[in-house]
Amino acid sequence: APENLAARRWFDSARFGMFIHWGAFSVLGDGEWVMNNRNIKVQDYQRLQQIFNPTAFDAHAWVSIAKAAGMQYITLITRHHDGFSDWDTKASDWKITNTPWGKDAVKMIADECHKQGIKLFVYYSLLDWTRSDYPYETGRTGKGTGRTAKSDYAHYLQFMKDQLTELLTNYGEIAGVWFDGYWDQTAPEGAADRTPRIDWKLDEIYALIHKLQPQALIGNNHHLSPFPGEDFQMFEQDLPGENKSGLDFQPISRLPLESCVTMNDSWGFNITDEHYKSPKELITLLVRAAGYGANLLLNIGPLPNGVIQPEFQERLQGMGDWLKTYGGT
Ligand code: FUL
Repeated sequence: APENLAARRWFDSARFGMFIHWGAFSVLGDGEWVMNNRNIKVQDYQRLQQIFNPTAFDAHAWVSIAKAAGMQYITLITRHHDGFSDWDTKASDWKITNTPWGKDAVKMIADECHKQGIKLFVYYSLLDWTRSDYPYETGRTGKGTGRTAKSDYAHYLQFMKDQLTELLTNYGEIAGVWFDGYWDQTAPEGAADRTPRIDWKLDEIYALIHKLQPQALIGNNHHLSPFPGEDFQMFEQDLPGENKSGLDFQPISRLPLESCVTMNDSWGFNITDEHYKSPKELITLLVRAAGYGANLLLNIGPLPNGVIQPEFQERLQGMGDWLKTYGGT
């Protein structure tokens, strides 16, 4: 959209952002795919709402850690594939304000980002493993969560629009929306025909975003090319053109680029994953991404109590120190 050209230019040289995977799934310490991977039924999984109690959560600390690392923006999971909303949505009861903790984490992070001059992107999953109106029958994942009622995409689309309207109305300026899960309705990577099995009606969703926040950038982790009309191109666990992730090869577009990468091998908190990249590897990654003209969106998966584990903090601090010495400006 022409309204977000200035934002695209900013994004094109933003270089470094923080990805945050955090929500009810963090409780189980087995990554954000745990519900799918262990075939947990919706009613069993939703007990997490009574258990998720991040009393040590500190938005000021989170945003300060990103800032001290030299990051310009945060991309926060607001609702991952398990459908749990990290804000006080009116559209669902499956949300952080119904936990014993009861606070709106998106609001707290958004306020703090605005205060500290860090831009905020909201990650939003198109795919949902808990709702029955989501077209799970044609989806590739979430088969074992016990849904039987017939899906209803028109209803689900309205739900997503209601949620996006909240996120783009009540949380100040949103720098962008980072969609994920589109691939659930396509044949797996490598298949000849990867046409989605449903019409996602992205044009309607994108029009809503342009209307509510014209400057907001749109990204979509669809693993497809050509692009249905987004503002930047993302590479998952990959640098542009390297094609090492095992996902389909993506030709590099003319859009601003972003590589999202984990610091160990997990996005959401994983209690047994100690496979951390060294500070040196991470700095090399940042420099190499910049060489490709891509931003590095480096992930943390905070603990269920709200603490960012020391292994992540130390590495981010090290990167910030390095950037202060060698990063210019
Ligand atoms: C993927 C998701 O399935 C992962 O859980 C993670 O969020 C990654 C960044 O994108 O599509």
